[in-house]
Amino acid sequence: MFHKILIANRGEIALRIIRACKELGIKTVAVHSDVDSQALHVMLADESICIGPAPSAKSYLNMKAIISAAEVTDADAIHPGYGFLSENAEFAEICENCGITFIGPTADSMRRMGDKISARQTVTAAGVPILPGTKDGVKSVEEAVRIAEEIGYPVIIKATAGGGGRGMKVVHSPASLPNAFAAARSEAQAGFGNPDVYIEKFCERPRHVEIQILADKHGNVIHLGERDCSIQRRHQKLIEEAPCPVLTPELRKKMGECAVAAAKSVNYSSVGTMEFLLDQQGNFYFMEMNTRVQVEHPVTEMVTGIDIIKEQIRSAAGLPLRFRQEDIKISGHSIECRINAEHPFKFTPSPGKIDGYHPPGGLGVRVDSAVYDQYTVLPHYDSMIAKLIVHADTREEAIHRMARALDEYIIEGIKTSITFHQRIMRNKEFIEGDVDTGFLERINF
Ligand code: MV4
Repeated sequence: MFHKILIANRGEIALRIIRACKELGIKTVAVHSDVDSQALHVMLADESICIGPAPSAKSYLNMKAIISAAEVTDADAIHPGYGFLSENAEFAEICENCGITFIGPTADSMRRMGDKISARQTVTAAGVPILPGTKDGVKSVEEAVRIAEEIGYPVIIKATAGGGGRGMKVVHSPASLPNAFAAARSEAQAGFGNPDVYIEKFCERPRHVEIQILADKHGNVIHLGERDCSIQRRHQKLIEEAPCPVLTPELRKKMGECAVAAAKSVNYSSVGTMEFLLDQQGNFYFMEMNTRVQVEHPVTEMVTGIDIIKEQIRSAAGLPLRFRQEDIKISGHSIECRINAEHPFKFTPSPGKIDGYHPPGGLGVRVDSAVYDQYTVLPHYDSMIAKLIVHADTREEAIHRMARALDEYIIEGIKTSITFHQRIMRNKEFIEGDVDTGFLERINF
C-alpha cells in the first residue's frame, strides 16, 4: 500500500480523498494555490504545499509544480480527483516516468476512451450498442450531408476530442447542416485544438444513465449499478440518483454487462463510468467513458455500501478486487443535490463570504463539502460548494428526506441553489420519475 498520497485537487473531492487515505492509514499532502491557504483540504491534510497563483492554469493544472511537490514531500502516488488533470494522459505518463503512481487508469486507456471516434469503434467491437453514425471523422460538408441523409434527421454533430456535451450541434434539416458543420468544426478547434467531428443520429428526450465501473490491475472488472443523471442544465448535472427509477433488473444486467465489456476492451483498471443514453423505448446506447472518479459517486456508495475512493486507491496499489459481481447488492435509494454558490434560478455565480452556516444531519443524510462558517467562496474556481446526499429505503422516502435536509441547510451571506432543489423536490414530474435531459429547459420556476 502507498505510504503517502498527494492530492492534486481542491474542494470537497480533495477532502473526500483525504478521508479515505486517513482510514487506510496513508499520509496525505494537499496542494493549493495562493488564494486557497484557508481551504479545508489544506487544514485536514498531514502536509500542504503551495503550487502557484490563483488561476488554475498556474496551480491546479501546473504539472511541473505538482510533480515537484510530490518529489519534495516524498509522495509515492498522486490522486487527481475529478476535473483539472484527472483525464490528462500526458500527466498520467509523467507521473509514472517519475516513479509516482497515478491513481487512475493507464495513459493508453485514457487516450483510447478520450478520442470519441476511437471509443465508439472500440466498444462496438466489444458488442456494445451505439447510435447509428459515422465510423470515422467527417471531413467535408458534402460527406456530412450524405451521411445525415443516410442516418435520417435529426442528427447531432460532436467533436472527436470533446465530451461532456461541449461543442455539440443538433441539426434538424439539411438546410441547417452546412452552418452547423462549420460551427462545430471551428468550436472543436478552439475548444480542444482538434477540428475533427463525427455525426450521430440524435436521440430525442433521452435519460442520461451511467454505469459505475470498478477494475483492478489483474483484469477483473465489475460494475456497481447505475446512476440517473438526467437533471442537468447546459451539461451541468444538478441532481443525480441511484438506482435509475425506470430501469428493470433485466436492463440493469444488460447495461452492466455492456459497461464491463467496454471497460475490458481497453484493459481498464481503476474506477470509471460508462455513460449511456436511454431512449423512451428502453433502448440504450454508449455515449462516452469518463476515466476518473465522478462528482456523483456518493449515490452509488450509498446504495452499495462500497467506498469507491478506497477501492480506487487499493486498485492503484495493485491489490485485486475484493468483490465479485455476485457480491454487489443495490439496497434502497439515494439522491444527490449539488449545492452551488449561485443565484438559484438565474444560475449566475455568487461567490463571497459565508456568514452563518449550519449543515443538515440525521439518519441517512450525508454532506460532502469543504466550506465552513466565515469561509470565502472564491470566484476563481467551480461554484459547487457542497453535495447533499440522502439514502432511504425507497425513492419516495429519499425525496422526503432530501426535502427535509434542504430545509435544514442554512448557508448565509451568499446565494445558493438550495431554493432551486427545494422546488424540484416538490415537482410532480420529478416525484413521478418522469424526467429526461430536457426536463429543466421545459419547466417554469
Ligand atoms: C447525445 C444526445 C442525443 N443524441 N447524442 C450530452 C453529453 C454527452 N456525453 C452526450 N450528450 C448527448 N449526446 C445523441 N446522439 C443527447 C445528449 C445530451 C444532451 C443534449 C442536448 C442537451 C442536453 C443534453 C443533456 C444530456 C445529454
